[in-house]
Amino acid sequence: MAACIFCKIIKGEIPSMKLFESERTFAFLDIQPLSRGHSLIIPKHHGAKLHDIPDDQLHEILPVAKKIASAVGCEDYNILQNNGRIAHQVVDHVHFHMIPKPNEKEGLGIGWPAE
Ligand code: DGP
Repeated sequence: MAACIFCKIIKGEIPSMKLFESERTFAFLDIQPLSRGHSLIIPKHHGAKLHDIPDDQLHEILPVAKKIASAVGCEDYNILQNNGRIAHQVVDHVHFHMIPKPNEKEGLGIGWPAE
């Protein structure tokens, strides 16, 4: 969709810190991170809400979230997906947040991004 920010990110028309790309899936760092490594995993297929996305476009989402969590060395994290304004959705292109949680020993000292 021409006006969609995340479609523009997929096409490279808006810069992002890309973490993963395949035929159906794209992942990048969130511009307003709640913690270091806060990532967004999205289907390339445009749709505002989860029910707008065909099932076969969603198969890679959780495996990619797992891959990124492993890559940043974080064991504790939230996967979050908002649908609709009341549910705090701001960007109308389906996206899954992977939000690392600081652990007591290491604080936010996870390994991404490199300092
Ligand atoms: P949500 O409330 O679930 O719709 O979250 C939207 C998220 O998208 C929010 O955490 C900030 C992020 N975001 C919005 N615009 C951009 C952008 O242009 N680039 C990146 N990397 N993230 C964005």
